[in-house]
Amino acid sequence: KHGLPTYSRDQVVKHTSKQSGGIWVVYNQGIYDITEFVENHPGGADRIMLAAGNTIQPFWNIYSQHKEEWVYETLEELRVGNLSAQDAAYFREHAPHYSDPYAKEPKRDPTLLVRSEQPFTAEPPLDILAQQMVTPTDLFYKRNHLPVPSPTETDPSAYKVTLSVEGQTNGISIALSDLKKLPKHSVMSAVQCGGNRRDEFSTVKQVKGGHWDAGAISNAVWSGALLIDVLESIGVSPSDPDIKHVEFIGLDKDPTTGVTYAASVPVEMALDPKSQVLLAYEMNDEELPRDHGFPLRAVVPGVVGARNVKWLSQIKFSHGECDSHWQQSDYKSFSPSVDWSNVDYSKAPAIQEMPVTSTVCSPLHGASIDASAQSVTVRGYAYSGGGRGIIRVDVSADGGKTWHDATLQTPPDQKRNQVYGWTLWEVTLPLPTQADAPGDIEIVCKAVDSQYNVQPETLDSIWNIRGLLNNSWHRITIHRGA
Ligand code: MTE
Ligand code: MO
Repeated sequence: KHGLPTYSRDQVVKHTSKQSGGIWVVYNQGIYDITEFVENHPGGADRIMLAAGNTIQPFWNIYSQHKEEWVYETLEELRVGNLSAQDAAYFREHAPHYSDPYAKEPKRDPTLLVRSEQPFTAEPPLDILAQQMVTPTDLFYKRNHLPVPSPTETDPSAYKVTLSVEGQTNGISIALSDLKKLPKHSVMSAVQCGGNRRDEFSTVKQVKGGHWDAGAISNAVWSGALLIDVLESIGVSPSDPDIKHVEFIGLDKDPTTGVTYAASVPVEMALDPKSQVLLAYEMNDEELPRDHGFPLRAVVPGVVGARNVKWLSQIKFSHGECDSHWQQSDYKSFSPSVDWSNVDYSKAPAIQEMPVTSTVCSPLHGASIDASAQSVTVRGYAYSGGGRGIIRVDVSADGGKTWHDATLQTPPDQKRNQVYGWTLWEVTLPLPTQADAPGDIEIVCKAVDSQYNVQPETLDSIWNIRGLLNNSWHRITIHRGA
């Protein structure tokens, strides 16, 4: 960047607040004024402030989500000056050092499509995902915001969870071994990330967030103790009308700030027996794997993935909602007209129950079929939050002009309004003739849930800055061979 002034190291280190002339950070030889950006930092204001008046490089090394084109572009727009080569070297050499918090991550199945290595985020290929009702644990999508807690921290023989009620108890600790003595309850529940299908949004306008195709959802049978049974066993009943939320706090920590992952759900939902909120220690009849919260996680059926807190260490019944970044300043959606300059996170409620959605999983987008084929068999999943089952999936092979009912495989033994597993579907579609559709064929699906909620047709009508809740009609294109 030519034409910008050169500032000295001494000048940079003084720029740590609005009052001191703005908040500056260093990246290589550039100096950037992030004063206005701080509040919009997707990772939270407190974290980016750790780099105020200093280099951001050690943080970016830990948080690899920064290694993206748009991040560098956003930064470059904020450039206000340059450092001499000598001062840039000084910042680099004196950068705070963090020991690698990812040194003890578990092994993962190579079939997964990795979206981020650190923290680990990956989804299964769609055609494999829709092959079975219960997703094999190794292929279940994985979404970590932070390093996986170490085996020492999660030693099951010493593991306990602390439960407290605001204004009542100081916290009661329950050993994992005691939780296992309570009746074991199992529930089939899909877990879906609020950002599932985020990448499609970028065809409308750039969104901020990690990459996701449509595989940020999987279906498992979770087993453990029901939250309501745990409360009863220790004689706690949060009947105080001021208690409005249940906070779940994880053990996984931000290596730079020490802040732990946490989220909350409304108390009346969590204490409704129909919700079947679970402190789960098993997944698909085996002990939870490390990536999915070993040895204990909260499972909140029908609710966005973010509230299904892994490595569960504390449960708090509180007057207020959880004040974590993930509850307050992430996992909320806005109108397509809201952008980073005018977004007010306090104006939108945190996402809880998920809207109705469906995806074509097979064939894969871009696949080729035989030139002479007269039909194609299409498979996928459909899901709705809040216990609403799927009653119909419409599939089209002509871009949405004519529709065919898919055959549904609904989750077994789930009661009305307690349908927490996903639905798989399959349909064989007659193909339009070569004359009608000479080249590509557009396959579209849309689902209807038990309350007759439908999916929005277009992507641009639900576009939002963080690329959340994409439940628009799912469209893929396949090619007819020559
Ligand atoms: N719990 C903890 N402690 N830490 C996390 O990073 N990620 C959340 C949720 N629970 C997370 C967490 C998010 S955003 C999602 S989508 C789901 O876990 C993913 O669950 P999975 O990795 O078991 O698929
Ligand atoms: Mo998520």
